[in-house]
Amino acid sequence: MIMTFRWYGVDDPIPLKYIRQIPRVSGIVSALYDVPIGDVWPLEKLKLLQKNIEAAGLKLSVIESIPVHEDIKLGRSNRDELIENYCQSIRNMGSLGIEILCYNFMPVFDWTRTDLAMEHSDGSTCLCYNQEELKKIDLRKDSLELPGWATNYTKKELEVLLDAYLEVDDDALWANLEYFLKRVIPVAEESGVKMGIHPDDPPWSIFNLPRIITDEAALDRFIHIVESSSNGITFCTGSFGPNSKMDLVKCIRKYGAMGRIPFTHLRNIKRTGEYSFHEVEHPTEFGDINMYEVIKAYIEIGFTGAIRPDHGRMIWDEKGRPGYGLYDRALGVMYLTGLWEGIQKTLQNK
Ligand code: DNO
Repeated sequence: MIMTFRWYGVDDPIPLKYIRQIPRVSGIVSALYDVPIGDVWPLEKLKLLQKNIEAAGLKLSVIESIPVHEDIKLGRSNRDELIENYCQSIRNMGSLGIEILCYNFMPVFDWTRTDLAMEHSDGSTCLCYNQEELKKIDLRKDSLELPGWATNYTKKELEVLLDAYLEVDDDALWANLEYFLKRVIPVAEESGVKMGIHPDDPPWSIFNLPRIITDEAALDRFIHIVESSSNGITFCTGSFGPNSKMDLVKCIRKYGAMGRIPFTHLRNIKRTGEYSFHEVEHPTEFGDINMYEVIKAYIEIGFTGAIRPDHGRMIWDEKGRPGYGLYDRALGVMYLTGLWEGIQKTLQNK
């Protein structure tokens, strides 16, 4: 496995030098943040990003994400041109030897939370999702700051987009995903890039928008759309975790053994209702994800992909990007690598 850490480029308050000092981290997960959605990612800019990361003694292992333009998700008539741009971005990353691409197919919103700083009893804060709070938000009236947005829309733009999605139900979104995959996956394959779709977070419909990458049945459907090792999953424990019906460990074993998990996000959550949860520290005992069994599954399937500790709490008075501080994610790395070494050695000595 390759232990990685997400870095938001030169604007990230966490310098690469600090990341390099976290034991065991060798890979960086990053992106270009100044390319308009839908445009080709220029080779020169990618090269520069890679060069900066290599100068710090690290490797650019994963691109997370090249955002998929809403017109592709909506199946609009200009999608072919946008898909061709997407293909060119994949070719560019492939030509630099960057092998993993994480992306998502969530309409309008990326990951969504209702509180970015819920306080725990120890004074640390975490990200929280409460369905009752979400229901109170009227997107057409209230102004809304959500952390996961790749774009901040004006009220008018958002309204136009929400209206457009009234015509797109789950089936239509599946059809648009299929159209996209059938065109990009062959290019990814040729370019030596493994794509991993990120699950919908939370894994259910929000604001009446369709959301489809939510459970095992969806993943079964997804992986057979194009039978290729480039058509994979970014297996995010924290995104699937709120769905109590999903057996995460079984899924890791199933899709991992098929070679369809190039990348995994490891994070723990605590369910607080059928459709509510908050994030917790990485170890098993604090949440509903059995991290021991998750790591054991990855070791037993011979996982060689990239792992990144996902969202951390804010601790030790750190200020920064919610979910993406240095300290708790670094603790996450230490816990996960400790588990990995312990389980691996136990299995070897059996
Ligand atoms: C949240 C992340 C997501 C992820 C995208 C991938 O912290 O896991 O924003 O980067 O959904 O496209």
